[in-house]
Amino acid sequence: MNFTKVVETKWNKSVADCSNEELYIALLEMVKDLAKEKESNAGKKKVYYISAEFLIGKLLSNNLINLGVYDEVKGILENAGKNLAEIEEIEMEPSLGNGGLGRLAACFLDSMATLGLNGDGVGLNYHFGLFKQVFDNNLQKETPNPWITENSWLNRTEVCYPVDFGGMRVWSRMYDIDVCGYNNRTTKLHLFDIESVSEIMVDDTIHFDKEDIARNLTLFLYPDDSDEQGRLLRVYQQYFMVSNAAHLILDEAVEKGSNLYDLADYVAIQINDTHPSMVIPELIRQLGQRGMLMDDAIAVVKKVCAYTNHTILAEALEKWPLYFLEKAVPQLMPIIRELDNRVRKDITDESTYIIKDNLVHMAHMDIHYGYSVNGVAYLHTEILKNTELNNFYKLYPEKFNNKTNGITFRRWFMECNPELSSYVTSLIGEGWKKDASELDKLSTYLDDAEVQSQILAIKEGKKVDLKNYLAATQGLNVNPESIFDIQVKRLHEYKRQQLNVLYIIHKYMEIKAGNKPSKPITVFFGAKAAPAYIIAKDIIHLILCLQQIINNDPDVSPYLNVFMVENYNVTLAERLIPACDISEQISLASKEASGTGNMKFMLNGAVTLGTMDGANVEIAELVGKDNIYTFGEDSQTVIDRYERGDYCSRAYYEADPELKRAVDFIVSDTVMNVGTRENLERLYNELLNKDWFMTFPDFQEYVATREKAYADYENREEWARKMLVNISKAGFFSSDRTIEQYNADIWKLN
Ligand code: 26Q
Repeated sequence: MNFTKVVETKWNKSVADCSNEELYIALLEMVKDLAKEKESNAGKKKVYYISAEFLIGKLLSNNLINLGVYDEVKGILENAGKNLAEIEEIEMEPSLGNGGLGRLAACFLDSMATLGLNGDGVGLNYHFGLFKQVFDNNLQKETPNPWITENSWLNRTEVCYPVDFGGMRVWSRMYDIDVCGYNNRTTKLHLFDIESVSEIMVDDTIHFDKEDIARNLTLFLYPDDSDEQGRLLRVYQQYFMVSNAAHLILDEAVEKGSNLYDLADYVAIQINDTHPSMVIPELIRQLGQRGMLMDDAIAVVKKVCAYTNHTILAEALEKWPLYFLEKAVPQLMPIIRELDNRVRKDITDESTYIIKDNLVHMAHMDIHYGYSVNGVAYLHTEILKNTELNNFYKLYPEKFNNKTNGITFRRWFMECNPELSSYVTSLIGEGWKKDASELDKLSTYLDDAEVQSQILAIKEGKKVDLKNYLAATQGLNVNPESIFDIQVKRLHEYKRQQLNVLYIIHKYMEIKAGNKPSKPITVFFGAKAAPAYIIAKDIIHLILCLQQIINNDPDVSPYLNVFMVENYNVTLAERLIPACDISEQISLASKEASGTGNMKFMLNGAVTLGTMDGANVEIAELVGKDNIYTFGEDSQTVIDRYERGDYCSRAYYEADPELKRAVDFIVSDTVMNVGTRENLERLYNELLNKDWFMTFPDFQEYVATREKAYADYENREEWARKMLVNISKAGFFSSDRTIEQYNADIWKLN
């Protein structure tokens, strides 16, 4: 297919005469046609990756790269005086995810398509996705984020199903997005919508009538769950998702010749966290409708469903009140009670029961009635087995397995950092694109002065790119000659943005006292806080206040700057990550299941400053202690502290004058003058009286380790060597490797 021809046929004029909009539409159509050519449903067995989130990011460049036409299209556009980057700006980013779990699902689809595995994604078509973040008066405000324009990647299908709720029936429709593999086949992301959806219920806020399920069901991702109606709406969304998924899965299997008793020969279902867990009773229900007895249906489901756990935070494990489910999905209740009764009959350990205290424990249902339970990094899986899910591990040791997360190198290396990825290719050849472990071939260049200076120059270029981008899009004034120290991820206390903040305050005071760093430092944050997560929003408020104070202080701003980018999303991540020198991965040990940003930064030549948590443990193992900066209490120490329940933050505060000085600054006149007393005092009190995620014990070691990293940065050859080691060891974190392991151990597709 020739892009020039496509444009001429579509618009009856030359590329040069088309507007960017017209070119965008032509590209969209061309890519859709190319993707269609690569469609295939090869193979008897198919995996359905069901997920409430798919954080796919913009698709134009990604699809052009994976279809192998990127350079050609870019060249044609350039010859006609057009710019692909400008055309890309027209595409809206779908915000169909919160963070890591949703982005992981997107990387997995890319890898399945690239490996030619028979696998589709199934999720929901949220019209406004996750909220868009705007800053107003140093506070986060939430507005809707519409992304479905007349010309989008969605393809309307004729697949429609009835979905019954207590006292109400709605109709669904399936929309498909093509997922192009790299030089391979295309697979599909199926997004279900309600036919009766009503976008006009939404004004310029994220508030709407939560009772009107038939019109609001697919408007937002995780609408505010701080009240009961919001949580109930979440149950409706989840059931709608899995009921459609089950219908589609059974239809497709029957179509391929399954008699349903042999469903496991045709289907594997991966349950992405507990959000799709109702697929278990729903499949049993639909198998019953198709004539199967309960015993047989349960036996079938037990061979088909596999569960991935993404968290050990007890408060994030979903437990739904019985009366919610009675109201929303009464047809499932007899089945869920039967599943619970069977557990009660066979098993004495009451802690594993599905229904307890009138709550339905979704993860318990997954573990009893699924055939596989996996964690997402080595340490995480060990903690699940030995601590959090130990009672289940004792019952079913054979079900537990680890699948360390990964990222797609197409988006997170080739697309976001063509300069570095093509330089790597010039050194070691193309092989790494299909087998990421070949990045290890870079090891022969670690001490090569020419290679060192080249990758330093590429990093500098990406820092200038970021500076220009943030100047143009957010009006920020960044110094590209400074060290770029970046923490981007959802705002959560366990991720400890507040620890980073304490360092910044400390450094500010040191500079005020005359202790100036030899190299200027720029700290970047990017983070959305859940609308009802008060303390998280207070932390954002403090960061924005510090940004205002520090960047406007002539004594300090030549040495230290702070920027919180607005509305952090996939598009911004693709700009920030390649420009990063130091990657902040500072969660409280034992709390971050894996992290995947840590992998993206490493691949792009940043050095990690982190705790021994999640996949940081595996990064440290791979790169060795000279090429990562680790600090903080280890996971077992933390777990023991929680067990004892004797942590007292105030004792640390009283004992450490530097820590005290930093904490007190939060409620100083300097901050109060630009901030809001209520938010700042609440955060101050939270840290002093609770500090549930134990920032104070790690403070001094964090400061010292960060200073060490900054000092080491000065030796440019040594630093370039560290960068090279990180890039060369990043191959393990390709999601191609992860998906191959899922297939080998769990899905077993033919
Ligand atoms: C649950 C109940 C009610 C409302 C919301 C939720 C909810 C929503 C989103 C619970 C969890 C999530 C998202 C979790 C998530 O993103 N987890 C991350 O998954 C990544 C991929 O495995 C890991 O790398 C991260 O460590 C983990 O935090």
